[in-house]
Amino acid sequence: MFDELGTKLDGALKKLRQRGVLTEPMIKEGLREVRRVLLEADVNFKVTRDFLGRVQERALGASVLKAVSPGQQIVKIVHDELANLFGDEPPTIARATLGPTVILMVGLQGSGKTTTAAKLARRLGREGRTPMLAACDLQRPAAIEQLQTLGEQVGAEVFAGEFGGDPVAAARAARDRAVESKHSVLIVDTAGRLQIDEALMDELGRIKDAVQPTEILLVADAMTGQEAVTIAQGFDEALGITGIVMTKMDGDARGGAALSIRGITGKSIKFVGVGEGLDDLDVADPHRLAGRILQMGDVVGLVERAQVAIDEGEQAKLQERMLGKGRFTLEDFLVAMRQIQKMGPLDQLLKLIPGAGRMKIPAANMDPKRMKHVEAIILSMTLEERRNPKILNGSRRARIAKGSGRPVSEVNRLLKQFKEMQKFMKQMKGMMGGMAGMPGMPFGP
Ligand SMILES: Nc1nc2c(ncn2[C@@H]2O[C@H](COP(=O)(O)OP(=O)(O)OP(=O)(O)O)[C@@H](O)[C@H]2O)c(=O)[nH]1
Ligand SMILES: [Mg+2]
Repeated sequence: MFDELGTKLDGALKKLRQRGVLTEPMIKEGLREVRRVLLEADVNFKVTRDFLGRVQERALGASVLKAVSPGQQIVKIVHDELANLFGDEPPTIARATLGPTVILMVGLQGSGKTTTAAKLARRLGREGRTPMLAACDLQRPAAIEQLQTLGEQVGAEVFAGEFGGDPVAAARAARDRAVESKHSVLIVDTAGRLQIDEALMDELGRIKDAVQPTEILLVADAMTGQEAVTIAQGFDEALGITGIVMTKMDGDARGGAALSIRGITGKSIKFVGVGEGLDDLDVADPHRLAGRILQMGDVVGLVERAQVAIDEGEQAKLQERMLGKGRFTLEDFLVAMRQIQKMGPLDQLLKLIPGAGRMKIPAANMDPKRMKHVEAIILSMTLEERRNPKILNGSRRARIAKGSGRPVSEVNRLLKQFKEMQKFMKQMKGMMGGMAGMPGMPFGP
């Protein structure tokens, strides 16, 4: 799913990611590359244009996050906006307030309606709901049998209309039966046609009236590209669909349909079919889908954590001390420890910074209880001691131990750690020369 698109987008963003400083022309050029990739993947022109407009606006207006590089920040923005193309939040299947929740499956021939109906029954069954399947494609005997076989496999009761009978009457009977047998969900499978025509829409319209569906899911084949978007528009105009299931995303579909369909129809993808197996149905979670396209979850995670954790003011002060004047005191150590604790394990975090893997990382056990002890020890020092730990001789250490209620050995260990951190900061300073976090780094104009 999205493999080719992902690789190409990664290539387009690589240049931006590798630069320490980004100017407006560089950003614009990088985004032109992204545009080319999206259009090549068959993403709708208008969707692409709006998408890039939003990315550019956010990229140029973004405030500099000191903990990450500007290129990493752009990756995050692109990721967010990709997720936005799919929707704001993970989709859900609505529940009827009265009687069974009825899900009507519609779509063209061979798009995957019958298979998806069964996959959905299995999923909802596992969620503790009691789905019943209704075979209302009565044009081909094989269609009824297909659903019966699938129903058996997923352990759902199947209500089948009669071959050659009236699908509208069958749908109504299925609903009555579901009410009677207290099934909480009724999934109605319908016939497909080679193309959208009046007869098909008319029949579906009457089935809709008969069963009063809670959801009308359009099942669309991703392999048909932009055609899927046009089909969705057609079904929506005629029936008012509530969501889309994009099937065959495991194939070599270029992804354009999936990325465009919400922008054009206003309806979200609720599920994606990723194989012929009955478990091959994923909830279309916008962030997960964006993550599959842009396989840079580590960068995205890093920026997210930096955004959450960094207190801008404190960070600026700390950075100036660490990297500016090159003086790193025990007070800074305390601030750093607190921030690191907020951001998660230090070693994990450092893995995300390019080049940091080679460095010796000070052993920092960030268990909250230990953090309290660190604080107690540092706060038991005088201001002078905190700023100039060199004067901490044996008797001073003993006094601090007593004051903080911690053993001397722990005071010693903390001072050793502080020294390591100081050394580490010096290395960092070398590494970060001209890179992220240096004051005066332009991000926009
Ligand atoms: N690889 C892959 N195959 C799928 C997926 N969904 C459905 N299929 C296959 O597509 C073919 C058609 O699926 P059906 O469920 O019969 O399609 P339909 O829309 O009910 O077709 P009609 O009833 O003829 O209109 C079957 O061979 C399915 O196994 C998917 O997500 N991935
Ligand atoms: Mg079918």
